Amino acid sequence: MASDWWKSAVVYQVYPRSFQDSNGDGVGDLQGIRSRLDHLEWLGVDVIWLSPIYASPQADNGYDIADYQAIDPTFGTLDDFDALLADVHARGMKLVMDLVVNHTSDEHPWFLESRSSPRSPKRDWYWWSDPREGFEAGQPGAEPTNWRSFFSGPAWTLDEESGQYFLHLFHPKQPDLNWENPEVREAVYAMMRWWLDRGVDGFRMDVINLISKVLPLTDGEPLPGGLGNGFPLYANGPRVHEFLQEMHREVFAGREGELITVGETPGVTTDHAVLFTDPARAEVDMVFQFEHVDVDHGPAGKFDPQPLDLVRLKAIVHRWQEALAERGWNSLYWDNHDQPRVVSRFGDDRDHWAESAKALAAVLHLQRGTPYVYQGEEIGMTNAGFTSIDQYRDVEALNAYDELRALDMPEDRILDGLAAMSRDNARTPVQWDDSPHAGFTTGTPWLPATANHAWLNAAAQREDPDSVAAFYRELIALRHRIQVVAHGDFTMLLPEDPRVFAYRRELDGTRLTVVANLSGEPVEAPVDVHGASLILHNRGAAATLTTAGAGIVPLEPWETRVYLTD
Ligand code: ISL
Repeated sequence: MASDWWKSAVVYQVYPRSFQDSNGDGVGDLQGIRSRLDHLEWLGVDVIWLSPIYASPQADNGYDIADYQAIDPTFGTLDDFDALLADVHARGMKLVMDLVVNHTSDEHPWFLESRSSPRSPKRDWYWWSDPREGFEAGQPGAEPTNWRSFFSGPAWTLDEESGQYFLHLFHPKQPDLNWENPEVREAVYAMMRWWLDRGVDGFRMDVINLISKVLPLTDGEPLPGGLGNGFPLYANGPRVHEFLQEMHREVFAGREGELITVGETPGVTTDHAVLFTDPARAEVDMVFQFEHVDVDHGPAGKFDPQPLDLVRLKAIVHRWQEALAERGWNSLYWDNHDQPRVVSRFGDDRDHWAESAKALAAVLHLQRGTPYVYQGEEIGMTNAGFTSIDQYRDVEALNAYDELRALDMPEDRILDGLAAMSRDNARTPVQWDDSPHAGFTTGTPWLPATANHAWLNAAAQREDPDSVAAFYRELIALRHRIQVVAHGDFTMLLPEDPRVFAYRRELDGTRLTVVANLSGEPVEAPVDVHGASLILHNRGAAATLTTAGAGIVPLEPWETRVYLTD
């Protein structure tokens, strides 16, 4: 196996809570995942990434970990895990764990010990600080810095016992670990080795570029509402590369070729990404960047979405493709458990559901980089369509609602923003079939299945050669079959065209041309595909597979064509 095998691999993300329930408690579990491996094998994916399954109070659906070496009883046991891992391997796939080590749960024994006393040997495993000078503990504004947490409100919470504050960039139940402390780093590396020794094939590293903070901790630029933006003071911080190189030496050395590692890195620039992913630097294989999924955020942030500006989106893709052309590697994704469903967001889930889902898939999967498919994306699952605040479960959405209300945003606008952007959109149960609760559970699902599962489901699509799922399967097979998909150069075509997304890939005389109409209007795309054969098309097998000639590719709404020249 080549050491960069993951360049021609496709990763499938499982969010266990919403994938498949096996015991009727309404929450997905490990036995449920085992029972659905057929689907993943049918799809042809190479790697499965599991969102967190560790023991957790579930304040952030498992991204708050209380024991890194135990499985949460909701999901099963370590024996269930070993059985799942063995099944995945037996089917020729790999399994990647989520590594959440910027923070733990406040119920992790490390934090309990740290909190127990200012003199605890683990006190400086986390970030503890006295109130701001001149302030009493608990007084408004007494937080050591003005940072806003990702989930609204201050990033510091007071511990009444000691009168000190602890830092949490996310939920108060997710205190940040202090990576400056070598004991913390050693404990994390030991835990990672334990999982690798158990047989797992790598890690997706949660917010790994937030682990090094600029010292001393200071205030960020003021934000509306009184808090400040600490982001530049903890993202891509001064020691982040040093820490990742140390992790690589301590954990991955000698096992590199078999593993896949991906850093989740909000706010990462192309320059940083090259540093994170240049193989010569031995940090991670690839990172998740956010520019293309932040493209529709508005002046009031993510819950103030703006219509897609396709030219801007293409410019972002183009820049990332170029920046990592020589050194480093891209991850490619539209969806994950934090993002709304792409067919509802950038596609048209009303009038051109299947075509737009396929068009977006093709445009993503044929770029240079490793594609990630988020559960349900491969069947074109849509946003949840919630209309009232009590339908939401995600702490980010619930807190944002309160925050935006306090800033006087009208309620209907807030609810529109949540309906478009909330993370719960990605977390409704996978739609396996048309039975009650979409075949996800025999009990009451923790989040209801979307009503369109009556017609939008995996069972129906696996029977249908023209389905969205069949199209994803073809794209995945194409990456495995034709070298140019994984390894070819990338050239953007028609960068200024507001409707067409077109590009070319080239390798040793083989040329792949992707031409997609990402609009509801017919267009004529000035792309020369002279002498090329049409190898993939999103308008059904019945459509004519012509060989185009005259330097114009005519495209119906959302029509997408992929041509190959040998
Ligand atoms: O979804 C987001 C808010 O809009 C992102 O900012 C997200 O919080 C960020 O990408 C980090 O995400 C990861 O870490 C979080 C966890 O809630 C997310 O689910 C995880 O993907 C804290 O562990």
